[in-house]
Amino acid sequence: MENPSNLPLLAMLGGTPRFAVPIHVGRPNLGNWDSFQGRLRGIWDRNWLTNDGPVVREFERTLADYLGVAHCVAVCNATVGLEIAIQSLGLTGEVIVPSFTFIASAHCIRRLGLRPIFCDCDPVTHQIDPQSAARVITPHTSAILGVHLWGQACPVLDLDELARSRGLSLLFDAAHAFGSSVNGRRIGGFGQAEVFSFHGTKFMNSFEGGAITTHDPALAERLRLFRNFGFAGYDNVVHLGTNAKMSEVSAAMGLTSFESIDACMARNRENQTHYRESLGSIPGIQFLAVPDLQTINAQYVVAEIDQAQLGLTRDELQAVLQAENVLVRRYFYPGCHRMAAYLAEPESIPIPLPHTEALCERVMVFPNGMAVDGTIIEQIGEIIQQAVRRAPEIRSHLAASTVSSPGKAS
Ligand code: T4K
Repeated sequence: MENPSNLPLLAMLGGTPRFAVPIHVGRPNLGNWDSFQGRLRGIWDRNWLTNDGPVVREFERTLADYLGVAHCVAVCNATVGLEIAIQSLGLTGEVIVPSFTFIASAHCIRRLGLRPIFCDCDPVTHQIDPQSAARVITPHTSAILGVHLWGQACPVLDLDELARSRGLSLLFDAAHAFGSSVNGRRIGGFGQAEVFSFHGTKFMNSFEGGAITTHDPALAERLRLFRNFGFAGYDNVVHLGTNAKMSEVSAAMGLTSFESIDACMARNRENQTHYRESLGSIPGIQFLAVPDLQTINAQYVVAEIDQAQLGLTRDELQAVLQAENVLVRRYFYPGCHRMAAYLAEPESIPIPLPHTEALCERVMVFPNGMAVDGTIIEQIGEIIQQAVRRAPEIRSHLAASTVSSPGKAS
């Protein structure tokens, strides 16, 4: 096949993939092995593996100090953390949540027998739109679950005002946002509670894990009971509860990961700058801006793809990059409200969600983290430049392969 430039032929058009191993969006930031190993030795020697052990307690103290919150309750993952936060707040009926988020933000409500009510997002910031949230409040609404998407703060003050004026609880899914701050205040202290994820792919990780933060001592106490089957001491179950405990080994990883967050944040920011330099001038690729007064962990490199300007759709570009082993993702396609689990529940979708649906067709998330560097990003830029030049061939190739194997990439 003809290749007019000096660049390698695109893998989709018969060339060799640019990268021999996959370049992932969320390769874990591992931190220092010796540090982790030292903690593992201590766990081994103490023979204390879980149930509110000393490493979990140290992890909780470390996070509470860093975030400037009174209480931090470590949990096994953010999804279960959100569930016990909802239960501990005594929420009922309907909880408003944006549809443009990871499905766990909705599932944590539905699994408790409550109804998630989806609202729309802001088309520029991608964050929950308080005006849309206000539109879906009913007499059954008990709370708003804001989501700090992409590690940026959602409109905390507007949501706080809305929740107060309508007598609603307010909590935040802060899964993406560890280390981010707004107006000099770290995310973690807003609303009645905030829930972080320390899943392996997150900015900071504990393999699997999460933490709930709050200033409210009574809520913290209930969260601890919910986390441990409702036990208030041996043989004394005073409360409903589940098993949401974090293990010692997860906390050891969390502390190790915490030690490297400054280095991770610096690398993420360098990479963000590199992406803007290498790809930002390509017409049709628009990177998400960092709002004024916010400092973010920069873990997610988020762009919107404009088909009219680029000459390729977001999904066509994804297919090109995947063939080169660049595993970009189209989070959070197709939007929670269009997932089969919720399509069958129209009560959850009281209003149209045009901004969410538009973003679901445009957003592309690029690889970032300690495993990514400037050389990789420049090559991603070259691949895209070449793809733009060869858009008609790519189109025909994809059209031919869709006929032989229909289906969409994930
Ligand atoms: N709320 C929000 C807004 C969230 O985004 C999430 C989770 C939650 C709540 C719930 O938090 P947790 O209950 O998980 O604590 C991933 C994560 O599984 C999920 O935690 C995360 N959000 C979501 C945004 O992304 P997938 O389906 O993209 O994961 P996966 O397995 O494809 O991994 C992503 C990339 O990282 C891959 O390209 C491969 C690479 N990878 C992954 C793992 C697990 C590695 O290189 N090593 C690894 O160990 O969902």
